Amino acid sequence: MTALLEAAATSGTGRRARLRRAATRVLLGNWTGAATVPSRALYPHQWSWDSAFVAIGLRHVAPRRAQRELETLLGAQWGDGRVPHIVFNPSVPLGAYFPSPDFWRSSGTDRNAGAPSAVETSGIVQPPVHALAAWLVHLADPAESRRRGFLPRVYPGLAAWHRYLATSRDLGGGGLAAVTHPWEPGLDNSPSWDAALARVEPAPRGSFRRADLDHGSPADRPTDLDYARYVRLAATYRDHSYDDARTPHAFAIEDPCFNALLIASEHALAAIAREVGADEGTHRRRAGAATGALLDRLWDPAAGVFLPRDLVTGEPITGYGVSGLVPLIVPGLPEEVAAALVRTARGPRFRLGEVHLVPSYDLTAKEFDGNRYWRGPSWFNTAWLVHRGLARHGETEAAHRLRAQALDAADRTAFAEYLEPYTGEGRGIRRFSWTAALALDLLHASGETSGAPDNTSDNASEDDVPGDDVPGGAREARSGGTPEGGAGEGGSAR
Ligand code: 2M8
Repeated sequence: MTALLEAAATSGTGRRARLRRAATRVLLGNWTGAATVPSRALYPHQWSWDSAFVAIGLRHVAPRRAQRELETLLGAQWGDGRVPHIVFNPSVPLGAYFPSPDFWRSSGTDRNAGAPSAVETSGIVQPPVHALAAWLVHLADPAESRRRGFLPRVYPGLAAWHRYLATSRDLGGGGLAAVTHPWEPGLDNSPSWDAALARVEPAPRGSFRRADLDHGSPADRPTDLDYARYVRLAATYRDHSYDDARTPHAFAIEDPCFNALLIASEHALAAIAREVGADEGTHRRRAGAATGALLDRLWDPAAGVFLPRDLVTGEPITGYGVSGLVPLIVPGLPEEVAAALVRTARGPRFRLGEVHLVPSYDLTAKEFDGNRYWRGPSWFNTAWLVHRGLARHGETEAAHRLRAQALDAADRTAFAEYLEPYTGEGRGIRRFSWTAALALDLLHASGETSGAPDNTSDNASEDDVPGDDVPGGAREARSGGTPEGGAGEGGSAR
């Protein structure tokens, strides 16, 4: 009898149900009443792209809370449209996280690009996953979403956010958004930023105190020198009132992942516009134009990967980062580009299917470090994005394997922040919110959960992309549906 119970708890549906419960418990534990913190210990405030990923998972177990997560974030939006990368929780002591509100000084001066006065925030941004998240949240329970007027409420803020990125952040003038700090693409200490960061004069030693080392091993985190440069960049931006035009940006990069997410979100915004009776066409056109710019400016056919572009030197940043694979999620990517990305993912640099998830940096590069944060470890959010891209392009087997690996790793490691790619051992903190949330979403994608709201066939697909106003077109590949045959992804009912 005991053996039977154990078997039920550790295999098949029993194991998945247990994982679903455990993931839900992580999200409940990290919920503060209005939003979810990435981790109670290391990241005790609300983070921008973390909240988008959290909402994508939460929608399966608590769609209303998922709506709230995004609404709370948008409640801290600045007058110029930017969505700050951190919204600070006033009840958390200043010393719990660095840089704290007294560093950013967002409120209390009207010179800061319309920063809200009622809440403290950072002044930089993170990748725009939010419109995509809002659309997915809506699809999880359209009736409840309509009853609460969720999309009409978030649409203006999301549109202003995209406008900010398309205008103030088009620092290269080529139709892509630039990031101005390594924290903005979310891949903080990626080797891709090394050369650009080396130009930055570090802030003086002793002028700040890191709080992250109170919770994490120094071998898993960015170095002190990295931090000194992060601080200098953020302080310079702050001292120019976060004015993009006036700040002398020592670090300005067009990042493929950031822009791919902007494009995917612009398509989602088009779907939202249609739902709320706004102009869908503008968003479709912007998405198409940005896809063209992404291909023109960042695609390297010889390397078989998208490369970030350094706007200070005007040159592409060579080297293979996971960011360069993420454009697989872009609707309407030309077939040959998608096929080349899949070849690169399977090749020696990322070894998709052979190592755990997708390494954040080239396994064969001398800069690769399997333990240190974004310099090699595999992360669950990028795995989720690559999974979505593989599914979009009909790479059924590879998507299925990646999903299985991610679920297994989330379970094994108690929702670790990241993994050593060769051993699959958990690194960083545990009970990390986006790991739990994206495990929930991947469980749902298989149709293998029970009891979750399942209204995803509400006359619209999750991607909801016509694909005829963008270069190329990957429609045929998508028409095969998802690897898991779930109702939610790919199979449009339009
Ligand atoms: C990490 O970044 C923060 C700064 O924003 C940090 O290192 O303190 C990154 O992994 C970032 O992508 C993530 O959003 C954030 C919170 O999970 O942590």
